Amino acid sequence: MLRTISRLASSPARRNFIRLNSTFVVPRTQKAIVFEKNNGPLLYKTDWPVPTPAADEILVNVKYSGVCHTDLHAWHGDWPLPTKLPLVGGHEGAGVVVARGSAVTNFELGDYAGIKWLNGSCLSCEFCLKGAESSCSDAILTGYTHDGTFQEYATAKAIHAAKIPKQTDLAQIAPILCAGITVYKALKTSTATPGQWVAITGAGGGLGSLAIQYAKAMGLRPIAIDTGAAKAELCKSLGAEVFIDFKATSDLSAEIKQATHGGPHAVIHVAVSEAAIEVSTDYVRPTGTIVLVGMPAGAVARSSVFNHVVKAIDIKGSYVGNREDTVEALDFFSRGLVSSPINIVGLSELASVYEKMEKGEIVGRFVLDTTC
Ligand code: 8ID
Ligand code: ZN
Repeated sequence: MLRTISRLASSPARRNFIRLNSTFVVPRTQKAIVFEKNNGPLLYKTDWPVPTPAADEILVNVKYSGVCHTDLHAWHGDWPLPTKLPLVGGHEGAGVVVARGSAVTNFELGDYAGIKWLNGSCLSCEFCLKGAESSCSDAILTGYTHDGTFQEYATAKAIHAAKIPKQTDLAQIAPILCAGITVYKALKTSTATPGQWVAITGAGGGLGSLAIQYAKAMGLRPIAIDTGAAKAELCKSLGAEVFIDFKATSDLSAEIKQATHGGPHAVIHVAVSEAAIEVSTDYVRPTGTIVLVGMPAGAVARSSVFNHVVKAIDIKGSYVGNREDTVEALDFFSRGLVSSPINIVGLSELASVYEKMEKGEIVGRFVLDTTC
């Protein structure tokens, strides 16, 4: 229960803190990266107000937050869904519960918690009832319609927040909270079965580097598609049987078909590329499944109807994961079946991380340490 907020003492220095419970002293203000308009300056604030949790929310002292390409889309405002403004982005936050609202029963103070993209949903609509919570029309989106994890303290609906076992490396687990859950769900959506080939476009980035490992752990045969020597090395070290550099090949489709003896049974698109989607309708194996995950601004998935019908292929969208997918994806991590190839930098470095991401230079995932 959220205890009555009482001042620690009346000295001016202490007025900057609030005591939310007997164990944790929470400051009134904190460090955060904020933008006031899309594409506007990424402001490093040291006096951003710490949010107060609502009755059904927990307040998490975010230790680390991954930087997802979705955060870059949010800053650009390049999707047909407006962001809240001003906005604190970020939705791969791992930290410690330091306060909870009066209705929260599933988290104790001091527990480790993960804040995901799907911050909340109604839980009673047609979609929530069948576990398609991300399709709820009342979905609350962390770092998009609700201030996110590029701050030291963030709120999340307790019912949707992820449970993280104690002793977990919080920097390592942060990318699982979006990238991991999303690719795990996408692989399930593909219906590929053990022993089958799965192509992963954008394999050297944040989602892709986890997709390779989940695919392998699920008994699938990953073929990685991305560009550059560093990404090739990473993909192979994570378990990709084949790496194809889409910029270096003269016939991507032929090369993929040859490597997989007739085309992959499934394709997971995490590349931020419309062209990658179109060519996959050619190289996917007949009766195979293409799963759309990456969302390049304004993109359209083109597929020749003749080819689509005659090859009997399936093109599906996959959007993050539900609470069950979250538990399962985190369990793969806890059992050591997947690890996050991370690079840790301070919160204040967000702009330079976005710059690298824009140029396609990120190998694996960047994670922000919220203390600096
Ligand atoms: O629920 C969802 N559907 C969901 C969840 C999370 C993220 C969707 N996403 C979306 C993001 O919004 C973004 O559009 O997935 C996309 C990828 O996110 P990311 O993995 O965080 O991005 P990244 O780390 O920048 O990796 C992208 C990789 O794609 C490669 C780049 O080289 C980079 O390694 N790539 C590109 I751009 N074009 C390519 C191409 N044509 C390509 N790889 C192969 N072929
Ligand atoms: Zn994400």
